[in-house]
Amino acid sequence: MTSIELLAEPIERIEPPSLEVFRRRYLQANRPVVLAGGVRHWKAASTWSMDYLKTAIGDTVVPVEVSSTGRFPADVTQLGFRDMSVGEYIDSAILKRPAGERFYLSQTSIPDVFPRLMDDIELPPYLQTRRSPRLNLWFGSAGTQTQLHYDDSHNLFAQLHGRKQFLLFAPNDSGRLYRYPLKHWYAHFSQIDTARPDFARFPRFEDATPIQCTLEPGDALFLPAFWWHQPRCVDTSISVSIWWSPQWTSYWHYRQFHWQLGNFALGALHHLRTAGKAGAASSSDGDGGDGGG
Ligand SMILES: O=C(O)CCC(=O)C(=O)O
Repeated sequence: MTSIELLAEPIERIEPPSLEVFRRRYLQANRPVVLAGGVRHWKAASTWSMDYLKTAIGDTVVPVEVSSTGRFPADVTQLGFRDMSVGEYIDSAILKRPAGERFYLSQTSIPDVFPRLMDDIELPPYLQTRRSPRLNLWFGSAGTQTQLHYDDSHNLFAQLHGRKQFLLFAPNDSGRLYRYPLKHWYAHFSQIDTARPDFARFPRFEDATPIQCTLEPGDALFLPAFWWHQPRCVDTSISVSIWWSPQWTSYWHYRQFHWQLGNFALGALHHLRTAGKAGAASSSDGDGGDGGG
């Protein structure tokens, strides 16, 4: 454990509550909670293993993330991917762990890429959405870590094989977490290496308040939208994230949403400017589009 993980208070852990209690105490209050054994009854919780996945989806070829450190994304300006079959991933990246390169089968849509696995999953009753939730598979070896970031969806994160540790910070810690600048592709990621924080560069981080939990197989974590999170595989770990959008109206309560709108507006402006410049360049070349006739 890193020193920040040792300092972090534990996240509340409860038996799966009634829908009414979940809604009032956690969903509407934007409060994270561990649902102990919340997905223990899924077929996935008792069957998913290296052998099972090899048999069920071993031939499916997917883009797998690559990093030299085991932290992902490796370089927030550019994602590195390599195509491999799940069978090859298990043999060469999970079981052997080659030196110098680490791989992560991350954020891969289960209905689109692994429809065969849908039979092993049950949607929990807690999801309050008319649109279909988005289900992604996360499958990595011990030590694999996704860097500190937030998402704009609620998440019910189901742990199915091995353990996963989560470090969380509340949305109101955003000013202490030094996100990448707006307009940056990874503006929802923090620049801080939480294992070795550089307090000279990021002094406000000292006042941030981490909380943490370790999910056992069969547990689920409710992670409300815009909470910062940094998951790390404690063992070889297989998980499913279930993302669904908060109600439109509740977005206005999130400061990060305002940042995102700003980010989107800046992106659109940048696009218009570069498109304008490209248009001017091509018309001065006399090479312009469909103007002939
Ligand atoms: O498990 C991981 O590595 C990342 C999961 C995550 O960030 C998410 O589900 O939003």
